[in-house]
Amino acid sequence: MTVERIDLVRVGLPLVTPFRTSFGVQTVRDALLVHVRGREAEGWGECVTPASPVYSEEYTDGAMHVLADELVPRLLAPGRSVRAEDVGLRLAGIKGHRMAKAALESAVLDAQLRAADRPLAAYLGATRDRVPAGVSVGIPDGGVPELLELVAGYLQAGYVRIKAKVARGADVQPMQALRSRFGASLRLQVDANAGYDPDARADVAALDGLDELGLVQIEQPFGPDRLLAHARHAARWRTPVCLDESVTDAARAVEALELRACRIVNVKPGRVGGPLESVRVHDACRDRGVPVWCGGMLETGVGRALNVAIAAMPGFELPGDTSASDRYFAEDVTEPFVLQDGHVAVPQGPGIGRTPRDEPLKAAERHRVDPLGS
Ligand code: NPQ
Ligand code: MG
Repeated sequence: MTVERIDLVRVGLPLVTPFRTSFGVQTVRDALLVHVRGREAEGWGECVTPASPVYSEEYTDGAMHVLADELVPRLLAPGRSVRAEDVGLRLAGIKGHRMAKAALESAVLDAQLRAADRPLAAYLGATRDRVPAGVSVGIPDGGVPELLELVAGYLQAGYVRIKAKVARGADVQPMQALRSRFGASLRLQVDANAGYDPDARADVAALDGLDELGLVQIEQPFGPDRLLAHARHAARWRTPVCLDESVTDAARAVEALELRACRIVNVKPGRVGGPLESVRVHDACRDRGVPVWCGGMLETGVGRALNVAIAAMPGFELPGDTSASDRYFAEDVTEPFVLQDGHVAVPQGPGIGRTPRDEPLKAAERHRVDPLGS
């Protein structure tokens, strides 16, 4: 792929309902898209950073800066072409900034696959043409009554699994209420987004209470660097621990598994630095018989298309946070993903199989980055 121009396209999309986690509340998705125009084809990638560094160290203004001033200039020597398979190595001199790198690798891969008229799912070795859809439910301001109504609505829509966000003071009681209302057969899991302290008695007591509720998994109870603390408590719990924030690449996934810090791995292409590292995380887990599932970062159709293709690989044995577009947005930037019988269809077109429409990007800010310096 000979890249001629790269644009960073930033657009605010209102969320249909505010989304609260242990790290704060979001009402608008401040989305950042990377648009690569190559000689042979165009490609799109999404930088999944939140507006503020509340999930990990990355945030959108920082990603814009590192993309424009560090990553794009390293991607291309003037006049040379680039393959998606080389992007990781070309960007390796820059430490961290995995979500920004992932967006660039995704966009180059999309362009490359469009040029070859090949769908991303086929490139990834996907074995499914649709993926089961779970949904991530924030902590509602209206407390337990609102949580019960939200979950009832998602089950009515067909979601096959509920993931509830939990935080100190909003954990055992609301999850018990979900069990009472929907019964033992509800596929229910929780995500703490690193909100608990493994050495605080009250926090451990709450997590021990969650362990009694027959959950599918408990996701990231402790800080990203606390692998040993995860292992220590995971050994006592019957509920499998899943790691999200801790798993920054395939090597870290292997460390977490060898330490028995988790039994399930959440794969997010942004968090691990791109679609190709996601395949390596998948492969490492598959080799060890460990199930993975695809997380989400409130993606528009661009990032969602990548996630859905990733979730179609064979090791994705658990339903992901690969919800329909209308879980988050009244109007997506692409043709929306829809729920059919609790599943989302894997795009079949070339590349990611979705392209942003002009209309939703009318209000977007565009920043041109010229990789050739011309
Ligand atoms: C998770 N996602 O699994 C994340 C957390 C998360 C769907 O639960 C803006 C950008 C807001 C990214 C809120 C889901 C976000 C965000 C939550 C990611 O941990
Ligand atoms: Mg998570």
